[in-house]
Amino acid sequence: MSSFKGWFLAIAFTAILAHSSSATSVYFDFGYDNSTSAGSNYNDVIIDGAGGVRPQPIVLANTIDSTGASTGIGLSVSGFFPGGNPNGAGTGGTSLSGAAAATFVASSAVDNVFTHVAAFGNQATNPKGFVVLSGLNDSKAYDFTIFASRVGVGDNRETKYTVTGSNSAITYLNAANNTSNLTAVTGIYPTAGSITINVEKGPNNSNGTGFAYLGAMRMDYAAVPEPTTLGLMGLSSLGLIFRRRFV
Ligand SMILES: [Ca+2]
Ligand SMILES: [Ca+2]
Repeated sequence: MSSFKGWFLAIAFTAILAHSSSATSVYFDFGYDNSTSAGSNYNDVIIDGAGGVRPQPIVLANTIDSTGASTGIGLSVSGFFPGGNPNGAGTGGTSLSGAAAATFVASSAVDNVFTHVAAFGNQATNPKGFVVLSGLNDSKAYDFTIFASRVGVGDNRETKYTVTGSNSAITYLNAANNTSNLTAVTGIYPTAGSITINVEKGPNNSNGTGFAYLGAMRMDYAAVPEPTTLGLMGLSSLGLIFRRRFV
C-alpha cells in the first residue's frame, strides 16, 4: 500500500471513530426483579421474581438510553420460559470479568431469560424467544452486544442469536460458566422500523433440555451524516494529507 493510501485510510478511520463517539447506547437487563439495573440507566425486562410470573409479551413502550433520555424505541419480549434464571456470572463463587465486566453492570449479568427444547417445569417446550425492537430508523445501522451466563454446569449451553431487520446476522455464545465473553452483530438495518432477535439453542449445545440464554444486551446506533458532511469530511482529509506530505 502506498503511503498516500495509508494516510488517507488512517485519517478516514479517525473520522469514523470520531463519528462513532457520538453513538447512542441502549442497555437491557433480562431476568429477575431482585437484581434490577434501572439505576444504571438500563431497561429492565423482568420475567419473574417476587412479583410473580409476568405474562408475555413483556412490553416497554419507550426505552431509555445510557444517559437516561427517552429513545422512542419500544421493546416486546415473548416466547421465553415464564421464569428467569438467577444463576449467572457473580453467583457460585464467580465474578464478572474481562470484556463482559467492561461492558455490563453486575446486576444485568447475574440473571437471564431462557428458552428450552425439552419439557421443563410446567412447560412442554419454549424453544425460541423473541426480542422485537420497534420505532427504529430504517436508514440507520444498529449494533448489538450480547452477554449470557449460567455458572456451575458441566455441559455446553451455546445459544444462537439471529438478528433480523432488512438484513440479518447470526452469532453464538456458550453461556456455560461464562463470566467474560461477549458476542456481537453489527450493521443491522431495520425494516418498517423493526429489528427482531431470535434466541434459541445453538448447534454445539449439549444440554439435555436444550437451555439457551439471554442475560444482557447493548444496542448502539449513530446519526447518519448528511452527504454534504461526508463530502466536507473527505475534502478536509485530503487537505490534511497534502499539508502533511508537501508542506
Ligand atoms: Ca438483573
Ligand atoms: Ca440479566
